[in-house]
Amino acid sequence: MASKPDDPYEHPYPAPDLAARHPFVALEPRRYPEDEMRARARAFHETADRRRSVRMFSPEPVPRDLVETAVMAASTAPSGAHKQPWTFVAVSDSHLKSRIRVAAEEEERKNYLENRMNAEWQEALAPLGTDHHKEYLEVAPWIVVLFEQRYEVRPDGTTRTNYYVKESVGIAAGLFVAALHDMGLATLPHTPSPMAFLRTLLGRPANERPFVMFPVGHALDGAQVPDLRRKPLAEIFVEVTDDPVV
Ligand code: IYR
Repeated sequence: MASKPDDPYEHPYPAPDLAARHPFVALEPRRYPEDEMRARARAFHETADRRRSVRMFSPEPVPRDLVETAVMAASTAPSGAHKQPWTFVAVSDSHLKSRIRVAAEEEERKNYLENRMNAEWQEALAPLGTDHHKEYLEVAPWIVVLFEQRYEVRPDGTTRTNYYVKESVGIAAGLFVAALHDMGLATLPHTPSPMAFLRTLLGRPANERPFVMFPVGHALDGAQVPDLRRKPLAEIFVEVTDDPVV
């Protein structure tokens, strides 16, 4: 049992022998008064709640440094064993974007027109009105393909396992979407399925697998989005108090 309320740990982290073997630094957390915490939380939610997936992009160019900064923000994601098992591959070249569009549409044609997506799936997508046309892949100034690194390849060619790759890359994807939105850019997490063609088309190594791709740009003036509702808190949040097993 811990002795004092201000020292609640019997097993402090890092233990002295750990700190002797691996470097540690002091965390410098920002603390805010509770009302400021509430105000910041609300402001963040309001910003996040204005984000929408966009399917009509403007061809207006977006400077590469903005995309790079969003990638740096995404790469702050926590990852299994801090392996950072992701590569963000950015494409602005028109020829390459057009090859990606053609290959994506080829797969999607099978999904939508040859029923590779079953009736239930197509019904679920009906309100979104998606189809096999992926014109935005050519119009948006950037396509960023997020690859997961299934394993690590070291400079000497040896390999090491990566851990919780999907979880890690999923969190990085969320941060990327949030960073773009926060600077006023639009995106769409797009998963042309199957998307193995992206590895060949973009010349990526065998340890990388496409996870999700993002057309990135400004929304086209007058763009429309489905009139969707987000689930209220009561539908998505539960606090468990009593032990439900006893
Ligand atoms: N990959 C297809 C289909 C698709 C699937 C889901 I689930 C979506 O939320 C949206 C689309 C496409 O991009 O059209």
